[in-house]
Amino acid sequence: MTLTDARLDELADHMHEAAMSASPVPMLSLSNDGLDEHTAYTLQRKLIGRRIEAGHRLVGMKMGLISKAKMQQMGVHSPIYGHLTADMLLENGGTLQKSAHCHPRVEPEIAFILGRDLEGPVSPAQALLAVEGVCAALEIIDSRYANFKFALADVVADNASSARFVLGDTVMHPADVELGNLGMVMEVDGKPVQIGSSAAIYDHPANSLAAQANMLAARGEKLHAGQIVLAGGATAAVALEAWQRVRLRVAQLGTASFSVEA
Ligand code: OOG
Ligand code: MG
Repeated sequence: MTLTDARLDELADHMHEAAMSASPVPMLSLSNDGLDEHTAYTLQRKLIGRRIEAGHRLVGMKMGLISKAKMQQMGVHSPIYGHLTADMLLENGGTLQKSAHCHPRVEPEIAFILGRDLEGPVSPAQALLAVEGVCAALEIIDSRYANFKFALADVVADNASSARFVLGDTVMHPADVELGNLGMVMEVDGKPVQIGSSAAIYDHPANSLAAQANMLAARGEKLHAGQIVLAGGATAAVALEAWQRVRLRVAQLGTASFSVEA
């Protein structure tokens, strides 16, 4: 059964409302047979349209489920993408309000900042040519589904669990860092909770950027100069609690951090 455009609009309103009110909902796939991956991206586009209508600019994209650790943690084994809007950006060192989210988690990432438009099909090496800078990033994800459980189409229809993200202040040109193997240590209250490497990000973060451009190209879309692309979590995500201080240290790229309040 295919889902009508009117039904997809209804579902987009429903998922938008779940995000805005921080109230988890049952998985859409339980009651919408026609929700396949392709349809879920159409729904995601409508969902992000709701944020843009509310005055929030599109600032970039994110890849997800590109490391073994993340795939295993979530039980979903194919890469996905989501959209990032300006209101999702949390300043480095800023404060996250836990009650504004359902059950937020944090994961260590690398972000790309594009100097030029990037349109697939591209190879990882070609994709890197469009990059002006790379930096450390923390992504705060928050599934709008009960118990943080979902199937592939569900998470796509929930904008890939996107909630907030923090960018580090050190921005390097990709040619000046060993992008394929940067040590990454994520600390909570000064103690390491996840230790990894950028090598876990799709074997190399450039693979993630190329995959993003290529997945968009399959829908006739592209990345734009100035956009940010989060390359995906290098390790499993960690649940956040009020009053924690989270910091990511990445070799050659400095730190990104935030605090959690109730
Ligand atoms: C889906 C989003 C995954 C990543 O970096 O792997 C993601 C989720 O785990 O809820 O952002
Ligand atoms: Mg992520």
